[in-house]
Amino acid sequence: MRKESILVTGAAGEMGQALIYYLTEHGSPSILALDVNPVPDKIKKRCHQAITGDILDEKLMDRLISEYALPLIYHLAALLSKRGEFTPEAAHRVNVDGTFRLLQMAAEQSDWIGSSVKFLFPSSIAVYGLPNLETKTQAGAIGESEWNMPFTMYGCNKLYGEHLGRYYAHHYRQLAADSQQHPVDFRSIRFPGLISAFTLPTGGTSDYGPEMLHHAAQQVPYVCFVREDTQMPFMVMPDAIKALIMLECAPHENLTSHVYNVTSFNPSAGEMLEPIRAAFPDTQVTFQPDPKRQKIVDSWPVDLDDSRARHDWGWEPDYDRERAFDEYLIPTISKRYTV
Ligand code: AKB
Repeated sequence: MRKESILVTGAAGEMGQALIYYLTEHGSPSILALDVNPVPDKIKKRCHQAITGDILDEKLMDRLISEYALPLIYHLAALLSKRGEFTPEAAHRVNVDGTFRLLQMAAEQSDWIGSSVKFLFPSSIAVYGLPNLETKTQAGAIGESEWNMPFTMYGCNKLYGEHLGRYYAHHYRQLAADSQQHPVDFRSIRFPGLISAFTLPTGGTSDYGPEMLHHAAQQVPYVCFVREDTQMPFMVMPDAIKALIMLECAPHENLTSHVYNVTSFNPSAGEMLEPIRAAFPDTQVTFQPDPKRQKIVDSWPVDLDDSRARHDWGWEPDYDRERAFDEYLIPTISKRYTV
């Protein structure tokens, strides 16, 4: 008998840890956690099994398939936009080959289980690519089908991952005599930059937001790599987890798309600094834009139109900018660095 579990890849990452914490606080699911880096002990002890391993390790994946029934997969493992521009080939392997392998695994699982496997895939604002600042400013909040011309390998990979998911949901082996009907129930969210009070992201371009905050809270000077007027959408981690769970639970018949924008607030880097400085008056942030990283953020929209998620599955963030800083980020982070 295979053990029925929820698979979380990228379990040691920011979102992986927050998701496993949430799932195990709100029930007692059996979680199979997988990451190339060791899952921290406090999260590991909440899992049925936490494996340090690579989603591209065929032997490991075959072993997991033979031991587990996985009706629900959160595929969070990814190499983000900054790291991807140093090693695009590695990004392609993890983000494309890895996603492809996981979708294949989901289709095999579905054959055995006899129903669709739910596959939750965090995509990103990085799938958008606006050609210049003037277009970005004029475009305002953009919808899912606009400006799908990413500048980064990560953005290209995520966009293709969305298409692969749609293919596995509707067209997988469509000409084969024994083709399965909808083996994968693929659901994806395009997240803006994420900020957590507990963890720092690594390898992304939106990292300047969380880095500014975490440096200030530790009274460490920070050199911000984008201009003060740089604007893009952000969201706090509790809202990101809420969005994933809401989409996972949404009735299939309500969904009109496989891919949804979500957002909550979109400050400029300077506006992001205001509540940080108010809370930590010794904050030392200087703006020294790195033209290459600036160009990437300038290609991402100023705001996202998330009306489709609001309509189809009742999406609404809990935290606007004020609440995010006053009720979540500042109090939690202050406690974190003073104990
Ligand atoms: C990154 O900066 O690469 C990520 C993202 C916007 O998806 N945080």
